[in-house]
Amino acid sequence: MIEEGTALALRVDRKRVVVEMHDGRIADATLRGTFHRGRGRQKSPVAVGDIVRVDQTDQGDVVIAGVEDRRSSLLRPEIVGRWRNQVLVANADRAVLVFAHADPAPHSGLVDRLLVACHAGHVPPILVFNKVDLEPDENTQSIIALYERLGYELLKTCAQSGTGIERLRELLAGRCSVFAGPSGTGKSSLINRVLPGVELKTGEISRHSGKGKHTTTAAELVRIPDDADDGHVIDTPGIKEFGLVAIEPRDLELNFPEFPVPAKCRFLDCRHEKEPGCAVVAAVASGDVARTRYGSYLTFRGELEAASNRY
Ligand SMILES: Nc1nc2c(ncn2[C@@H]2O[C@H](COP(=O)(O)OP(=O)(O)O)[C@@H](O)[C@H]2O)c(=O)[nH]1
Ligand SMILES: [Mg+2]
Ligand SMILES: [Zn+2]
Repeated sequence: MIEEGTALALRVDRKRVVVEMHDGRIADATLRGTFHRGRGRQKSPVAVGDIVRVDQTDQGDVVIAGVEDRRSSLLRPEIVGRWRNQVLVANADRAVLVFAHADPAPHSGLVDRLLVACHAGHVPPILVFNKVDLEPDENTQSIIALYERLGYELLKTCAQSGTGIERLRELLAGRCSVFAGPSGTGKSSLINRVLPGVELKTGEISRHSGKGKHTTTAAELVRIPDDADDGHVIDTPGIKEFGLVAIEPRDLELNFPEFPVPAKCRFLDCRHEKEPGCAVVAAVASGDVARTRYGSYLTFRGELEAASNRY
């Protein structure tokens, strides 16, 4: 429920925000200049899913004066300059990370990146493997088996035949779920299928590149029709990743739940690279930690360290 004097941000452009007012009216809102200049340097003024404080001018224009505290936030994939608009999606209760059996096949590094961003952003993830009508190759099968083993909630769907759709609908009710994942995996198709009456744009896979077209151009919040509990869904464009910028390099390991950390290694400040007595390296050697997961850890750690040196 939206309280009087506030509104829900449905869609954010550079200077303009489409909001739902407390009375259900949809309005184009602008940012109050002082808010934009004063606080905009430190964090994104407004993200999809934000509850914003609004004033109305005598002409009926809606002006955003501030943003309420966020329960969760997922960051933009690339940050150019330290204080660029950082938050992409605010207040999501759950992330639905959509991959596909094929067209496009999943990359484990990307699965890990999205999972880490969700853990760090306090948004519990579920994994969806869509396009189960297509045959997964061996690598895809082992990726699916890995995340099942790790205990992630994993759902198999087909947006066309309806496999798994009922379960997905149950999972979405009464909360705010953000759909993310590579372009072309079927995020918009799934949302259209789950939410009758919603017609998000979907794209055919480009026959030349095999890559999905970027048909969803901006994150967009849609209400679940007839959901008494106020559920909604945020579709995101074919972004490949959320940013990992808010994670301290030394805290990265905590986002890999199966790693034997903290404090299992000989050295407290172990980076799990070449240190003697490293419990993580031992777990990789024994097969308790998958090599792809360890590889992702090293990649992300390098990126986070490079980023923290830059600023
Ligand atoms: N074979 C198959 N194709 C699908 C399925 N779901 C979506 N697609 C197709 O995949 C393409 C990309 O879908 P879209 O929803 O736009 O993906 P998005 O970029 O993740 O939003 C479209 O051509 C869809 O028709 C599915 O379950 N099976
Ligand atoms: Mg889409
Ligand atoms: Zn270690």
